[in-house]
Amino acid sequence: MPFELPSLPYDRSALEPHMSAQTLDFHHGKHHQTYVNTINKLIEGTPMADMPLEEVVKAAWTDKNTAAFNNAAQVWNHNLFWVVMKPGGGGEPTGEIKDRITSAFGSVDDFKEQFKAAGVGQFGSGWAWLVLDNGDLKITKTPNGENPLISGQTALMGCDVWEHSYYLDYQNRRPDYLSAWLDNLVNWDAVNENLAKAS
Ligand code: MN3
Repeated sequence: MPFELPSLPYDRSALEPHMSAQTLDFHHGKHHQTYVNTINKLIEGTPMADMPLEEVVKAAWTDKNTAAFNNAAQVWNHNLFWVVMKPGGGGEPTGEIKDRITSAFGSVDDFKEQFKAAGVGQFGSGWAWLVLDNGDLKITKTPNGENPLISGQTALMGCDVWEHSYYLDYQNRRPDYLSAWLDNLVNWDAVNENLAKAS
């Protein structure tokens, strides 16, 4: 079965003013759709066409199949990105993840500062992540489409810091985008679900 673009779990304008409908039109409707279309074309008729997406990402990375890796990984990354946001999200974490964040990073504010620094410090395109690495909570950043799957880590949340994610709303102000993302968009319920699935 070819991979499909998942529907957004909210209306295109629901994340405004922090992420505009226009950004989602392009980011979900064009960029993510193009990654989906491209990976489907690239793997058609190959053994990868029968693999789950995570396995395609890992196999393409191992095989140094750059085109397949970039597109499969970006499909996977965006599938995660949309669900770790919600209207009226962000702010104080809830549940288990709050305790884990506090014990790993000292405080929620320290966590936010370090996550933001990871996103701002990713030179060029890439992602900032909250991951489980051998059971430990860590903040990481990766270039381009690279993601925690290829490092054997479990992604709990990922923030897209490619310019297409924020340029229409924030122009070059990536720090403002990351602050708005942490303060108003993170879906802590989804992050808690990812944590529960991982343990
Ligand atoms: Mn993107």
